[in-house]
Amino acid sequence: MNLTQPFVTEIDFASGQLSPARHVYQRRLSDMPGYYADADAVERTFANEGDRLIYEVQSVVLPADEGQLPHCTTRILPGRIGAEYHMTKGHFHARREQGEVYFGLSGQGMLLLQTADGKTSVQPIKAGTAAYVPPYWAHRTVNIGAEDFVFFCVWTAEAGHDYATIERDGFRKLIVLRDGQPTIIDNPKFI
Ligand code: S6P
Ligand code: ZN
Repeated sequence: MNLTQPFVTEIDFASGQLSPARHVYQRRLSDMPGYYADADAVERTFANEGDRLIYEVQSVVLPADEGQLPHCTTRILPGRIGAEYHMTKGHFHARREQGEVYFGLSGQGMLLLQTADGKTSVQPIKAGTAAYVPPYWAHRTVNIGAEDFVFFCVWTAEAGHDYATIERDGFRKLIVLRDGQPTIIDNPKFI
């Protein structure tokens, strides 16, 4: 048995900043090839402003042993690529039977979920919302507001991550600005 010592981390709800500082990674537009539906809008964004920062993750890294509970904040910057709101890559857990809990810290977002057999769900998250990602549901978060959308997650070390399935197939639903409102539409790739 590897005994991990108890510890605390302070979280700034507005920025997702962890103290003491933990592991940080960023996802820029170039890290997400093919993820946004409007390829022309992706090209325009690169041409006009270069490699835009989409989101940043600050995580407490723990041993990969079963029973450990890694946790992190994610901050998705406000903005859109074409009509589609900024979002995370999204993934299944490599061990599909492992779930996760999200907790909203600031801003306004949507949690987009889907199962391998095509069921979909969209759940709103704002400051104070606890959202449950059940086993077997792929999950992606989307910033639908004008401010940073920041949330906290806790998952199991043994869950692992499968990005390849979503990278190849995408989600069946997109969240876009339409008629001045965030709107859930069918992904044309699936029609
Ligand atoms: C991990 C959990 C989150 C995401 C993070 C970034 O299981 O779901 O910590 O990793 O929000 O999203 P993604 O899809 O790029 O990992
Ligand atoms: Zn996850």
